[in-house]
Amino acid sequence: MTNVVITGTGLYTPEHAIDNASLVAAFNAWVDQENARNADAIERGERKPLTYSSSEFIEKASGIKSRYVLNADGILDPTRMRPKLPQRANDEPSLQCGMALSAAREALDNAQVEAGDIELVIVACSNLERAYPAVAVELQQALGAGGYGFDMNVACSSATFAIETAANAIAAGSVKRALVVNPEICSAHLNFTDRDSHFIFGDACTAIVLEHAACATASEAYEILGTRLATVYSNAIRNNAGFLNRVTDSDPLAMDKLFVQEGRRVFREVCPMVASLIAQHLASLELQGSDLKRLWLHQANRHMNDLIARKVLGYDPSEVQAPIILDRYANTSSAGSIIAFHLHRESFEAGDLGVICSFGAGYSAGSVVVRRR
Ligand code: CO8
Repeated sequence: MTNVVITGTGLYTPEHAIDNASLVAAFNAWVDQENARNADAIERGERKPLTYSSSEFIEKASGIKSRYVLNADGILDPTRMRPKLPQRANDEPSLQCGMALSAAREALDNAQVEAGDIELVIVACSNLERAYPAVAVELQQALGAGGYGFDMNVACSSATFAIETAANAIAAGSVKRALVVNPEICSAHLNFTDRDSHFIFGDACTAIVLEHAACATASEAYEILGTRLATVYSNAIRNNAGFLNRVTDSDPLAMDKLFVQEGRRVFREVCPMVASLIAQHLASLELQGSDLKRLWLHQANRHMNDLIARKVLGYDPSEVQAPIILDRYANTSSAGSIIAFHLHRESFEAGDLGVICSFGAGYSAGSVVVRRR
């Protein structure tokens, strides 16, 4: 028991959606264009022709049907194959701050908390749009929050790691109220010309308000019974983009400066890690899988979630017991499990128990056990 409660969540969903059929049509048009450009080398056997992607494969392998993105036109343009986002001037709100403001305001409204009462702002996500000043400090000012803010990155596990960080600050008495925000612009770091991964990600932003239980007034509150985090180093999900690219004379536009993964290996290695993390966490709280009413899992792959949920709960869960949002949102990195928690708290009553769990690059995994107050 931490004496910390989650009292509000918020979600920003971009207005553009791309379904599998449109994404695959753009990819296949790009393949035709590349194969025509390299026709001579292909003819001489020096180069293999690129092969088409397929909507059937994407849905069957991942469960993803569609994704939301900040910009669809650039991604669907076979001569571009990446989003086109306007550069913002230094005196304009940054893109991530804009997404964060929208999600944060909804979370604050739900929590019935004034922005001025927030004393800690954590922006936690996979990709930050600049090195400094921290997006969290910009958001703090834009909201009119007090205290302090900082950015952190634990890839897909950023939200649960930030929840633990915020809960610890509240439990230690450093602050009474904290705001965690996850502005994920995954489309900017996705290689839309890579057949193996072009369909995986979408954009979204989530926000969570955490308070000391004694301060919380919202009608709907979730006590954090405990948090548990784990990391194991792996290169199976990697992105080499970084500030040293300029000075190492490597190509800053090379494909390794985007998301790269060995999907099958990730699947094989991460599922047991996550299932055992949740089981150990529950055992430490003298709980077991059968005590849980809901699992709000990270949303990367439908089959991964089915496997993990079965291991944790001991039976095949329904969509109510382990909600899936990746069919519409795809993998939104750290926002995924929080979107599931935000959209699927229906029929959750006082005393009901659930787990918010994220996992991803690092490897990293985080478990947050909550009980409706
Ligand atoms: N269309 C048609 N066929 C395809 C396609 C395609 N698009 N892609 C691959 N195939 C073919 C392959 O060529 C292969 O053919 P063959 O059998 O003849 O060799 C066959 O389909 C099977 O390929 P795979 O083995 O690659 O397919 P899988 O069944 O493993 O499915 C997945 C691929 C869906 C990627 C799956 O492996 C998966 O989801 N794995 C887990 C991934 C995961 O959870 N990753 C977490 C990463 S997220 C994270 O940590 C956050 C990072 C930060 C975010 C940054 C934002 C960009």
